[in-house]
Amino acid sequence: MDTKHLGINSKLIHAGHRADPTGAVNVPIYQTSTFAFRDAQHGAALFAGEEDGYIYTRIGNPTIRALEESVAELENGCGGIATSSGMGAVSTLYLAVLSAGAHMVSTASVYGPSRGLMEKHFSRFGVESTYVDTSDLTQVRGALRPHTKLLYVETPANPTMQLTDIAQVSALAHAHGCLVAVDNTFASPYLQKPLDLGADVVLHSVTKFINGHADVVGGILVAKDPSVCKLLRSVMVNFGCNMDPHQAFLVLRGLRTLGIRIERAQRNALEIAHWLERQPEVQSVRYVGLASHPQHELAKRQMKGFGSMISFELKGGMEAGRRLMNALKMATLAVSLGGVETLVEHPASMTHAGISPEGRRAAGFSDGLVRYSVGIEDVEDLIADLRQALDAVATESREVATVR
Ligand code: LCS
Repeated sequence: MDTKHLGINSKLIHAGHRADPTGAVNVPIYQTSTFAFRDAQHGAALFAGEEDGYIYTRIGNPTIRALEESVAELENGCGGIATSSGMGAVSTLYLAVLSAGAHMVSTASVYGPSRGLMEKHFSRFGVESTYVDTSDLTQVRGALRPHTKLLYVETPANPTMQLTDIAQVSALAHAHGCLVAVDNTFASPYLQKPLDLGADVVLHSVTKFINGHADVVGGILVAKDPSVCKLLRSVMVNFGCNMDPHQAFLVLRGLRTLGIRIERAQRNALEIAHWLERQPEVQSVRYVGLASHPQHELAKRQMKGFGSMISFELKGGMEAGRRLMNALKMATLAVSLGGVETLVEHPASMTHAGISPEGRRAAGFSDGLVRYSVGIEDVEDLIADLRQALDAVATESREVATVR
């Protein structure tokens, strides 16, 4: 069935779905490392690329391909490359685009390891990088050098919730001759389509919204141009960070409900963000759906909805934030995000601990920032949980003050 013209929720169910020879309604888990050739000529034709088919699971597998084709169609790209993790996708991108002597410009508050990988490891091979607030076009322009080969943007960024205008930075980077890649993990293809806005490559940690059930780690890359797709696939295959068929099956299952999960989670998030803004203990709330978010207008233009990631800070700073995380009962204290369950974490000591305190401050977030990934529970229960935790923080703070 041609699914190109379908709405996004129909695409989530049908895109990339090929009829299985057995008639199986769901794409089966082809749990095999290798595939038999009909004869020697068939094997040779597959290796020569003269015939489409499967050789070896690191190179390709029907379950993995179904996921790749599905996400590629959702992102309006020419092909997908599934990887063992989101970091596998980031590594594949860096390895494919950057050689010794090259330079990358990226979002200062990009996911910690995406920056750590570059600063601690790619730097050993003579690749340089500069981190700026990519929401500010002047800063991006100022960071570009003659040997800049990649502009790597995360929007919304983890955990600052800063947005980058994809169309604007893509035009600037392309005029400079460099490739633009967007980490679309926080938005998912349901809310944002970077390739349509001008980017060349989009990537996801499918561990998050795309799978959505906190039971798989995985990643995917989608490129607009077939030659970029081919390059990324060649690096992934030779680097060996392929996805596993069982992983792909679970992610495909999660993908089917992406729309209804996101719609519900973002409804909860908007209500919680408004509620948090009204609480006297709360210093600031960062949620792209709030009119108080500095790029709320860009969010309305660039995204189809506001998502379900909130960051906030309490007036009591780091100590109050730590107490709150310990007092929450329904929200689970754990890293990761984008699942059906609400998770809370502390970026400065957890996901972004690898970035120096100065780097974190320059990226725009304090040590007191708490990140809250809103799930699909009943919003009244989530708010009650936050209220009891804020009360517990107040009681504990009073007790500590009395003892002193
Ligand atoms: N990109 C973004 C925006 C992420 O948030 C993460 C993981 C990755 C890439 C890497 O994906 P992974 O290899 O873990 O599948 N973010 C995490 C986080 O904020 N908490 O735990 C993991």
